[in-house]
Amino acid sequence: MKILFATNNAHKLAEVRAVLGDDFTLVTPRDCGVTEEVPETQPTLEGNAAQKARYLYERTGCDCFADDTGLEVEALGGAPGVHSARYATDGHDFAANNRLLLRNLEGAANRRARFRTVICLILGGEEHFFEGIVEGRIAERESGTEGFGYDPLFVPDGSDRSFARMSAEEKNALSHRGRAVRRLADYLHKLTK
Ligand code: ITT
Repeated sequence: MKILFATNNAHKLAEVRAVLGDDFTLVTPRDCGVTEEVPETQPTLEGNAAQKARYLYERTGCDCFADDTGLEVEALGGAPGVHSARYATDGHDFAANNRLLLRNLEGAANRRARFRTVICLILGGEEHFFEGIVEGRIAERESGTEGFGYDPLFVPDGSDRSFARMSAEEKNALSHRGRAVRRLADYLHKLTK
C-alpha cells in the first residue's frame, strides 16, 4: 500500500519507515510535488496533525497521515508541548532548545516528562487519530548522538540511557512515535486483510 507521510523531518521518516516495514511504501510531500512548508499553526498536537494531513490531502488527493509530537515537562506546566520545535528560537534549533530546557529546569527536583505523538490519518477522505505516549524524565545533561531533537535529554522510564544513546530499533520499541505508528499499522493491516 502506498501512503503519503506529511513530514519534512528526515529522522521521523526513517523511524516511521522502520516501524511500518515493507507492506507500506511511504512517500513524502516532495515526492508528490509539494515543496512549500506545510502549515502547523494550531494550538494542540491533534489540531496540528490534522492541519498537516488535511493540507496534503487537499493538494494531492492521496491517502496520507501526519504526526505532531510534543515534549511535555511536568515542572514546566506541560511546556514546551505543542511549541517543542520553536521553544528557544523560530524553529528546529535542537541544540538551543535543549540548552533552554536545561536552564529552565535548573535545580528542579521534579524532572518528570513525557513525549506525546498524535497521528492524523486521512483515508478515503475520512480522518482517524492515533496516539502514542512514553513517560520518562529529563536528564541533568545531554548524552548520546543518535536520534534528534530532545533525545539527548530524555530518559524513558525503565532505562538509564537517553533516547540518543539507543539504536533506532531500541528507541522505536519504547517511543511515543513507535507506539502511535504501531497503532496506525494495526489499523491499516486490519483494513487490508
Ligand atoms: P514535521 O512537522 O515536518 O513532521 P517537525 O520536526 O516539525 O517535523 P514535530 O512538530 O512533530 O516535528 O515536532 C516538534 C519538535 O519536537 C521537533 O522539532 C523536535 O524538537 C521534537 N521532537 C519530536 N519528536 C521527537 C523525538 O522522537 N525525539 C526527540 N525530539 C522530538
